[in-house]
Amino acid sequence: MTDQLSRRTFAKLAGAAALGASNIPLVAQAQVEAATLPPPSPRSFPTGFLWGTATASYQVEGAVAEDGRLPSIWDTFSHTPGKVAKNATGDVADDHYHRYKGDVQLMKALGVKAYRFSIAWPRVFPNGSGAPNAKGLDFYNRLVDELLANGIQPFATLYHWDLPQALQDRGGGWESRETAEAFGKYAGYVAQHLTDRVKHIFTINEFGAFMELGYNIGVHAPGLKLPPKRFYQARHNGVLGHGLAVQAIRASGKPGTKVGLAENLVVGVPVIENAEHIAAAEKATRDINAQYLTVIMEGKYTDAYIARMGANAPRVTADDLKIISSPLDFVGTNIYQPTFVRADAGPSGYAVVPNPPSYPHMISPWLFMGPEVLYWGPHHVAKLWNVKEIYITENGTSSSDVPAADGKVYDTDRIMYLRNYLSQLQRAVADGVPVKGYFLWSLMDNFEWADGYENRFGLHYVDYATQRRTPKLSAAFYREVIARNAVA
Ligand code: GBH
Repeated sequence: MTDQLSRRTFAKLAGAAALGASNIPLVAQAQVEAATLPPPSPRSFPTGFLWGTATASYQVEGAVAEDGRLPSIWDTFSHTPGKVAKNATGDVADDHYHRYKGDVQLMKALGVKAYRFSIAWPRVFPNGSGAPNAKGLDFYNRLVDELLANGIQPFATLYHWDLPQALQDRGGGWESRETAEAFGKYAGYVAQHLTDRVKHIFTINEFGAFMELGYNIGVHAPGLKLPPKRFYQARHNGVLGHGLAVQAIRASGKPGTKVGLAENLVVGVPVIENAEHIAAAEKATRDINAQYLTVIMEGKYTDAYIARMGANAPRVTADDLKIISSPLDFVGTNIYQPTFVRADAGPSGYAVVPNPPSYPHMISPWLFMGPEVLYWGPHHVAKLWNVKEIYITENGTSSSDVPAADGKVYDTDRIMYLRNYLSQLQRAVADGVPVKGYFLWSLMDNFEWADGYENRFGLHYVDYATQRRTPKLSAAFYREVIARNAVA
């Protein structure tokens, strides 16, 4: 509205100027000159900014035993009593496998230009390696065709945590180099068959989550608490798998295919925006992400990380490091919560400042509210590693999302969160940080890992008994953002 009004005002002024009216105040005349183009709102994003939403295979698809799919570590884990809230599983989830056409219409109604989904490895290679299952890949052929027919660009993630159980059984999953090699082959196969239509591929979603939670803390699949030496080896195999996948996609993908990853790096946010704390936050970001994003971008483990691993460090060859740091076309960042950092006199130059007990969070206890993380995240990535193409591959929030008497969900907390975070993202692009797109997590409520269905992150409310999807108030908000290409 404001934009239209001001445009009308400018048009009037411009018309008066063309007629040579002499009674226009000087200030207004300057405005007339600036108004040959519609004035961009100070809250707007660059033309062509890619607005999208995101989901992941095990969280939405269901159909876990269809068309040749075999179990993943998440099927095994969720079927182990006591691992997931209310012992929920992804057996049905959002039944997206059968309802994808309707779900694409939900996206179309939002006006999104892009959709980030993940491919279930155990659909494509049910045993992790060996013979591919063409019927499994066909689901993604259908999905991609449906997206393109509706003017939505597909962005595919190859690994969003559903490792084929067979690989876990054979060599301990990511503990084994065999898994990294199998991942490379799977990536090459997918690239060969989808990159005629899918132009952006993410290798791995969030090392920082599935490695730590799955192999170290044990609260995610495969539920292990490995001793340090084996855990560091698993981390190394993970980044190696990423590198092998990048190489395989380059070798088998059609020209023009772009490759990156989607990492939830720890983002150091300066406690105060001045030179010393900003420098400390940048250092912290490079240091704390040493085992994942830093080695991928720099081709070596930092001295500090090597020192931290000590005698438990894995054997690392120069060849491994070369593979791990295969050049990327873009970096995707999943960004939710801040890690506050201050300058410190100690050898590292920084200190992480824990959130005080009174620090506000969204309904998920880990989801501390800190909009400026969406400014500093991409800022650090661009500056530390000279990255020219960045995507926010996930951002969003959970909410209690209790339907009101009229059946609608008035999720004003989610809108509050998004409005504040997007304002900081807008600040980043206005400063010239090369963020090209934003994928809101998530299109619809879904299986939230160990939290089961208790935690809702969707723009659409899902009634799991009927599979009915209802847009929440935040869906209307996001539609408005996309239509204006500006913070609403
Ligand atoms: C993303 O992870 C995931 O990519 C996505 O699948 C998920 O649905 C979405 O976020 C929302 O959670 O409860 O203390 O064990 C974001 C990073 C890391 C956030 C693990 C939750 C669990 C902390 N996640 N963390 S705890």
